[in-house]
Amino acid sequence: MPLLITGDGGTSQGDSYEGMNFAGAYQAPVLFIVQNNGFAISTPRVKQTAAPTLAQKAVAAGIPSVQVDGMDILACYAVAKAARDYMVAGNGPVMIETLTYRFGAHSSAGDDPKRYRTKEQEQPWFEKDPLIRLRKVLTDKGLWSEEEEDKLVDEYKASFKEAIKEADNVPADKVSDMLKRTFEIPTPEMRQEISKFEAKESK
Ligand SMILES: Cc1ncc(C[n+]2csc(CCOP(=O)(O)OP(=O)(O)O)c2C)c(N)n1
Repeated sequence: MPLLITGDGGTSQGDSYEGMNFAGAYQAPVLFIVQNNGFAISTPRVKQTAAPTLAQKAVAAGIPSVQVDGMDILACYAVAKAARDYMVAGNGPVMIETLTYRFGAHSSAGDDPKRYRTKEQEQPWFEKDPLIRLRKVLTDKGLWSEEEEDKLVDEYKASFKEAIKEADNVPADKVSDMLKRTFEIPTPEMRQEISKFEAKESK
């Protein structure tokens, strides 16, 4: 079952429309998931499209779609399961738009969310943190406790430490070796690059 996950920004690309149109026309069993976290890189969702929802773009392609609270893990599970059952039964593609939020910057390279949103706008979303909500549900149902969480966190911290130690012990890769692995048959430009780096590395 093909699964296609994109962000809100991705749905502004022409390829998205073509993909949905194709899947709808051929009734391909594709699950489209649009993780609408609000800002592409830095463009607020309302400036990306005049469509009131992203889910309705699928409706235009003849694909049933649904919006779900993307900060509610159990709701996402329920909707994804229903979509899968629907597709496995041979009903064609489905789209799910998850309404969620990007807590941090788009990437560590040059994006600063302060340019396009305020602390006040962020706050209500932080209160919907899906991990905190799920913890509350599980704790209320007696399926999770602080002690279990502390134990799990300690276990993870120890395994991270171990993994970092292991990674630190792996000898540093040479740029020339990385380039040699890129293509089975290097292009002439790549061969020049490889020789350039081999010369540098042998100094
Ligand atoms: C065709 C194309 N144009 C522009 C970019 C630059 N780019 C990389 S990520 C991104 C934003 C993607 O936003 P979204 O689909 O909402 O994904 P998310 O931010 O949630 O990862 C852009 C514009 C690209 N990778 N490809």
